[in-house]
Amino acid sequence: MSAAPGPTGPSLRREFEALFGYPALGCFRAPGRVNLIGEHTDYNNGFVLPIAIDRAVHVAIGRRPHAHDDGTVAQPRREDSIRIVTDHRDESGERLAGQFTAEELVPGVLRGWLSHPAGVVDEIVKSTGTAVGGIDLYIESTVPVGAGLSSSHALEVAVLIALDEICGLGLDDREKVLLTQRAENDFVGAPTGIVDQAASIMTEAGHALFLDCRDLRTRQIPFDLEAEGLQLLVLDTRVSHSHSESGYGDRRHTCEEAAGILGAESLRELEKDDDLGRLTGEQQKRVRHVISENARVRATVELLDSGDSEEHRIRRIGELLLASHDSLAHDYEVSCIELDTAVAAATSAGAIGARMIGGGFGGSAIALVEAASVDEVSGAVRAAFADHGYATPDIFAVSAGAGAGRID
Ligand code: GAF
Repeated sequence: MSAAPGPTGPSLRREFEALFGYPALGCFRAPGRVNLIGEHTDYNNGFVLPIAIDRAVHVAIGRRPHAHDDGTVAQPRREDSIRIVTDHRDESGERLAGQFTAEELVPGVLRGWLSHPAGVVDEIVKSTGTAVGGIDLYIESTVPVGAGLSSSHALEVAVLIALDEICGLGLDDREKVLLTQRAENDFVGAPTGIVDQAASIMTEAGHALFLDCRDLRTRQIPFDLEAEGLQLLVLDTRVSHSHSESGYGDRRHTCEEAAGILGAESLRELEKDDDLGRLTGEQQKRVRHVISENARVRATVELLDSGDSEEHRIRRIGELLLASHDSLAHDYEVSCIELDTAVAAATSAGAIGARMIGGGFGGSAIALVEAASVDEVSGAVRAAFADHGYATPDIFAVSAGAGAGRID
């Protein structure tokens, strides 16, 4: 249940050199995230409150030496390929690996995990005009794939920050967030928002990131549960999810349609007493979720900021988490039976609050628990899953870790 130990700079460098036969130029790390509250609000220009977690994608990067016929070494050429090797292995024990050249980057052709780094390279070429070629990357990840902890966004961010530095792009945080979002939307084909990239790039250790997705304004909110005798558990249902599938895109489309009918630029502009009568029943439910979820994010931030007694604040935050789950399950309809089971079992066993996180249809829930109740809550979730015949959930504690950066 403890933090997943990650690789170190020296271990990444060793592996890089063993694989590619020359030394790496640097090592970088980009964390996954847990969104405390504010789900499906980002693409509606609303509010989110994520933390970066201590599970991350690590990258060692190098420029491949390119030998002239006379034996002298030149800079790699732009048409030279980008090669990527990972520590993940397929069923036959082969490492997952791939390569592409910048010229080969056509959306829809590269699929699966490789489409994420490829999308980043494509966007770098398009938006900065920088030639990217002759690069090697070695990748090790401790973010579980498909668990709703943003493993693919962390991969994009890790590759981007490594290329940013090695190619001297000089992108600021805001540009990095928007570039990885375009890579995801236009190249990978998943119509996602910005919360995951922002959490990975903009979060400071020991803080939650209060982000206004309309203008990317941020505020770092001190967030230290351990100091208050609490733990945040991730309850990974092991039900895999994907944002390229229709459920996520349908929700986004319905929200945009509803905003258009109401004459609003986005659902962010709406307040709870807006007249929703012109919308269909389904549109009304989606809008109700977005409006109420934005209010819950603001209420959570106010509680974290307030001088209220600890017990009162924590109990109220727990209620907000449960209300968020209820709204995602019934109004937004993105939960699933395993997520509902995890939330119900955790709450019955004494969790202060719990809710599904991320896009939904699988992935993880979180539970806010007193440190003394961790075993009881975890045991209750495992027992409920066993009773229903679901896969054994993966349960572990997370705390507010550092955002992305160079580690060596
Ligand atoms: C996924 C998406 F990638 C995010 O942009 C966000 O919309 C989230 O689902 C739901 O809040 O993680």
